[in-house]
Amino acid sequence: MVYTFPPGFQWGVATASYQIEGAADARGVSVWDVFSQTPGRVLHGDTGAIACDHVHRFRDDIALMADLGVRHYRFSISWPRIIPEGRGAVNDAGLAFYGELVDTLLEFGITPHATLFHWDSPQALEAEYGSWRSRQMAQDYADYVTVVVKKLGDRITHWMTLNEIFCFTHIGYGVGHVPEMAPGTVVKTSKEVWQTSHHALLAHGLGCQAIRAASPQPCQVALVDNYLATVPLTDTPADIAAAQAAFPLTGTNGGILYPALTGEYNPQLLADLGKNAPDILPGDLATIHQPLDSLGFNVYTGVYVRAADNARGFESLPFPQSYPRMHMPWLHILPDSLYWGVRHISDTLQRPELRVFISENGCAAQDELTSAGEVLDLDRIQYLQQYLRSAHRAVQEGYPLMGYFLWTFMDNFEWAYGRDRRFGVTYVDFATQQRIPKASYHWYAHCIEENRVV
Ligand code: GBH
Repeated sequence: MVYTFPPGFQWGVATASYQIEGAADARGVSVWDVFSQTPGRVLHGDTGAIACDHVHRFRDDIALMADLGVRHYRFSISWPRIIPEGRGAVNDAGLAFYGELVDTLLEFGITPHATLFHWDSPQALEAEYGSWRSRQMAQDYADYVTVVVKKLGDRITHWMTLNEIFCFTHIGYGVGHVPEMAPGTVVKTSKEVWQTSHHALLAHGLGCQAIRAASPQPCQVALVDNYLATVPLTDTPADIAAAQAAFPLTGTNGGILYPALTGEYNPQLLADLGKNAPDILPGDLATIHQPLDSLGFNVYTGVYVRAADNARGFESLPFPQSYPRMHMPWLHILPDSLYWGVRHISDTLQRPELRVFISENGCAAQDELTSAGEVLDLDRIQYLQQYLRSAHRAVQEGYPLMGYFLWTFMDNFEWAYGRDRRFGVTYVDFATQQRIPKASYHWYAHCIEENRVV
C-alpha cells in the first residue's frame, strides 16, 4: 500500500508558549509559574522559567524546522507576555517578540498558525477574580485577542482561539482533590468546574468575534479540541452505530465540542449532569456558537465502544493492563482514533462541510542518547506511522482532513511531568540547550519530502 496524500496536504509541527519559551522575567506571571513553583505539583520541581529558552533561540529553532521541511507551524501566544497584568497595559516588547518570530517564519517559507491561549492564564486575573471561575475572564480574553490580532493580523491569517478547553478547566479545578493542572484549585462541586468550562466557551465565542473584527484581512478561525474519539470495536453496522451513539455523551464531546459547533450542550449530557450543569444565561449559547472555518483535533488516544444489550445500546470498554501504551499512563496506542475522530465530525455530528486538521498528534518515549550522539526513537516512529496511515484513510475516504501538526517539534516542559517526559522529534539536552534531531525527525522529514507515509 502506498500512502500518498493529495497535493496541498499541510505538514506541520506544533508547540505551546509556556512549554518552550522561557524568558519568564520578560513577561507577566502566569498560573503555571505559580503552580509549578508550588512544591509537589510538578515532577522534580521543574518549572517553565527557562524551558527550551526558545525566546532567545527562536531563529535557530525555525531554521531547524525549515530543514525538517514543514511549511506550517502551530505555536501559541502567551497572554501574560502581551498583557502582563491580564488586562490594561500592553508589553510592547512581548508583541515585538511575536512579530520577529512571525517575520522569521515567513522568511523561511513557513506559514504561522497561532493559538491565542494554551493554558498560561495571567496570574493577576487568577488573584483578582479567580480567572475562569468568573465570566469576566471571557471579556478580558477577547480584549487581549483584539490587541494581538490588530498588531499581527497583517502577517497571521490562521488563528486558533483556545487549546483544549476541557483540560485547563476540568483538570485545572478539582472536587475533593488537588487537580493535575494550573491553577490547581479545589472547588466544592462539579457544577463549579462546569461553570469554568462554560466561561471558557464564552471566551471562545467572544474571541472569534474579536478576531474577525480586528483582522485587517480575511482570516481562518478555528477551535482546537481534544474531543474523545469513540472507536467501534469492529466494523459491523451495530458497532459503528454504538460508537456514534456514544460520541456525544462524553464530557469533552457533549460539553465542549457540541456547544461550540451546534449551539447546544448535548441534552442527554445535561440531564446526566443534573444539578451540576452550569448556569447558562440567555444569549450565551448564541455567543458560543460562532461560525468556524475549521476544527483542530488534538488526538493521542481514544476509547473502544461496542454494541450492547443495555438501555443505551452500547458500552465503552476499559483498556486492559497490558494494552500497549507510550511513555504516559494515559497514552494507549489507538491509531484508529484519528480516523474515527475525523469521521465523527462529518457523519455523527453532521458537519460534513467543516474542515478538520490534526492540531496535535505525537507521543512521549523513553529516548536515550547513544554514544554516537543519536536518538533511535523507533517506538515513536512506529506510533507516528500508524496514526498517519489512519489520517491517510480519512483523506482517502473523502473526509475533509486538511493537515497534520506533529506534537511536538522539540522536547519541552511537559506540564505536571516537567522535563521528565519527552514528546519531541528533536532531542533537547536541557543542560546545554543543544538540539539534536532524533531518528523520528529524519523519518518525518522523509514523509514530508515524499508527501506520503514512508
Ligand atoms: C496535549 O493534551 C496538550 O495540548 C499539550 O500541551 C501536551 O504537551 C500534550 O498533550 C502531551 O501531554 O491523566 O487520565 O486525567 C493532550 C490531552 C489531556 C491527555 C489530559 C491526557 C489526562 C488524562 N491530554 N489527559 S488523565
